[in-house]
Amino acid sequence: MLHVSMNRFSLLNVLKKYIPLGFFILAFFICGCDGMKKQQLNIFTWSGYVSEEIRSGFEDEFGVNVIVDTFGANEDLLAKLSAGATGYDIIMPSDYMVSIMIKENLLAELNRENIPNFQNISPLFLGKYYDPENRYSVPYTFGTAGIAYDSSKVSSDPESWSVLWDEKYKNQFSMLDDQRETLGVAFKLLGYSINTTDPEQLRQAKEKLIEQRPIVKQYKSEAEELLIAGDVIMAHCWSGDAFRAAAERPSIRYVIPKEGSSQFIDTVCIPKSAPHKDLAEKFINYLLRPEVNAKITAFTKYGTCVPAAKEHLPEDLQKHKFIYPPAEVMESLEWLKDQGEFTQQYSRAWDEIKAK
Ligand code: N2P
Repeated sequence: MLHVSMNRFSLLNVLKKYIPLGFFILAFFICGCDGMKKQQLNIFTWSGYVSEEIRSGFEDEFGVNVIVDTFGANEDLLAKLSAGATGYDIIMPSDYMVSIMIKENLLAELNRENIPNFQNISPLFLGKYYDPENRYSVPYTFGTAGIAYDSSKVSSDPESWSVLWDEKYKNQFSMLDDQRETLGVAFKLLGYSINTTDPEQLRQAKEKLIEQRPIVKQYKSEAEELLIAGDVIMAHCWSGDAFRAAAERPSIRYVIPKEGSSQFIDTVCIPKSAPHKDLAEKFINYLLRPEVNAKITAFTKYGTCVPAAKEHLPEDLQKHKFIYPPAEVMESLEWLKDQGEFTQQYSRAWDEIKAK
């Protein structure tokens, strides 16, 4: 009995002595690990926009983790941020979406002192209508929308958007899954502006796309995947994606139909809710280094806004017609613009088309 109580006594003493020490070790371990945990940069961008090389290059140099998540349309990006997504440090809206996001108070102002490489950007891509002083955005790439087609399968080179209404190509082509771009095709075919706010013109464009719907194989923004796989022989798509597909399948060509089309600048912005704004500015500065920017063009096959990047590019990428259309084609292009309240009508029309 005595023996037992002695043991209890010493056990208690041992516990008294070591429990605080245990807590101390645990606390040290937790804090230590947390201190060592790498910062994480979360990027939300278009698919095919941030290469593994760019991602890991930044990770290695800055000792951080970079996570890349993708979207297929500006409206998806907006929906996510408006719904309260708060984890993103870097986003890449196109021009007109930058105006919308500024208006919605979703973007953080950039601190230029942290982005000295801003000076590498060509003035041609600065001071645009969507962010006149570039307080919120830096340009990432530029491009156009058009038709990519496999010249070994499509009998004659398409000249007009009307080829995408030709029954002969039923189930053999895709359209962008993008309300402004795809309505834009119907507007252009009907001879209207892609920025029209005339309800009657919108009604006609909607009818046109509803009429087309049964012969469309798929609405997909990542058209390059369909083209490379041979799932489609034509695609309404963006220039860089067409160019990337052509690199895999050399019979693929790209045309901007005679009725005209859209052009865009995609940008890099920091959401107001970004958890790591400083790191995001370091990333933007990194992207604007000429040699890094050249890698963006080499990978995405979209144009560079950093003239010094061209020295690091193979000659064909410096002036390729997929990136630099001839002057007369350039004249037929329009920028998509924020049309304020009318946007809801575009969305409603688009939902009706997709619901058919
Ligand atoms: C890249 C998509 C380009 C985005 N796959 C067009 N704004």
